Amino acid sequence: MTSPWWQSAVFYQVYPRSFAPGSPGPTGDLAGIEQHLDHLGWLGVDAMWISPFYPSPQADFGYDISDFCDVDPQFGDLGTFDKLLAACHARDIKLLVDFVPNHTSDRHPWFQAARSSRDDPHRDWYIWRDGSPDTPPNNWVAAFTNESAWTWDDRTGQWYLHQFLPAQPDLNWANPEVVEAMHGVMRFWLDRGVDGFRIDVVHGIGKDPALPDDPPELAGIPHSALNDTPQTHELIRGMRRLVDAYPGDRVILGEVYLLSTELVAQYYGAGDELHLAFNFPPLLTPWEAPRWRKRIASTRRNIDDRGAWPTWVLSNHDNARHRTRYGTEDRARAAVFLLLGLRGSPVLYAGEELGLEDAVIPPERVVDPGGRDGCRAPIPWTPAPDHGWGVDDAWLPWPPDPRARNAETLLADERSIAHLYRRLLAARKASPALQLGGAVPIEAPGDVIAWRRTADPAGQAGPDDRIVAINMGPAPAAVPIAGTVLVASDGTGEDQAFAGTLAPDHAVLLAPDA
Ligand code: TEU
Repeated sequence: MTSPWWQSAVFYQVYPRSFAPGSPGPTGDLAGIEQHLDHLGWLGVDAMWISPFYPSPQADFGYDISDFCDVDPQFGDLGTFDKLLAACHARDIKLLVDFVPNHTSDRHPWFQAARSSRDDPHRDWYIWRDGSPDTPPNNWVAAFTNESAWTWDDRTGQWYLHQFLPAQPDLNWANPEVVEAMHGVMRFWLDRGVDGFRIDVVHGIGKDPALPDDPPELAGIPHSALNDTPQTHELIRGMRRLVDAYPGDRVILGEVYLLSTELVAQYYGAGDELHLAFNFPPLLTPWEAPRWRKRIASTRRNIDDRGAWPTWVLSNHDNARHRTRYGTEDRARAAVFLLLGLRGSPVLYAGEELGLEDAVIPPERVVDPGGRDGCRAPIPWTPAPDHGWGVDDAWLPWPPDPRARNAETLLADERSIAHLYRRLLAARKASPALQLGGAVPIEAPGDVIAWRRTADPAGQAGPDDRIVAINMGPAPAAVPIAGTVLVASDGTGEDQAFAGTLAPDHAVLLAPDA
């Protein structure tokens, strides 16, 4: 049985505003992405997903969309998009766009119509409730503001629901007209040829019609991290049927921001919901072997064992980069062995291959209402003062040390983290065991996690297996594994027999001795 492309693929997330400008300027755009596809080719990734580039007032940097079927002029136009898509396909890189079904911008014509009058045909496209202006309908808290998820609309005298900013009203997916319109959006991009969607907060779209209070002990946690209702699963099945009706194994990769792998797993359904789901508990796990051992076991138990395919992600545009969270380049280098060595589809975040740290954002340059500017700093491409952007200052400050830590400088240095990513990606591509095989834990000292990737999906050992070992502890550790080092996190000892000891915060990939 052949497996779909997205199981063996390595995904790469591009945040378009911060990736590269097509012509000199402080913000990136679609033409800039196309100009830098060589970088993705050099690295060896298989697929890219792009954060929103649609028309938007940018209250949430593109996640507040006023037209789902166009390109914001600051990023290009539909012609630029088509060119980018063709250029990706010419290089055998799949392209996923970000589908944001939970909410629109308050400037979207649908919401403008909805809020114009209680009788407007679009009124019921959003979620409105009666009440008095001083008591919201329930205790749900919005993300970013940590205030009520309800805003009172003076003109029409009702509350509307928004799990994010007041400028991001939630759509009412209980209304079949909304389902039809949003399916139309999916068809629009699928017909243009995209290979699938990353779906924003997909667990948020269905609502319990009773809109019950969140439990008091969870009050204060944004409702967007708690919303988990049966209605959503039916809606996702609808999206899945739509996508599966297209040829070419199009994929839906859902963002399920529920901080329990057990709950995330539910969104794969019985093979009839998401093809892939982000699983954030590992992203939020500190650099400690016992904690990671538990996360890996829980992913296996909840996701692999139900016949679903996991994903692994350590950084994205919403969280401090893992280089920053883990604190050292040694750890960032060893962490690549988690991403590319565990069983499942890795999702990289542009710039992690350069070992970028979050930018330090002085108070006067803060722009994101969610405090996420640091991880969205622009990518430094060259050592020059403009770092390849044609302007000395981009929309956010550069990440630390851009004169040394930029793509041109690191690609010229074979010992750099960028080359480590490339070598490990190549080793993965050359190994069916790493791409699609089974995974069996190996007993190792407390601070070490080690596992065997078996060419046999059921986990039977064989000659084409691979072994990964990572020492997350502060002391050198003896590891009971034997074989040839294919890739080492510090580049030493490659192509030689493993010496038996792993330095602190170091990792190796081995071809085991027969
Ligand atoms: O994120 C959803 C989400 O739940 C996170 O924003 C989370 O609440 C936050 O990172 C906690 O710090 C998605 C997008 O990835 C994000 O960029 C958007 O702002 C959000 O949805 C709204 O569309």
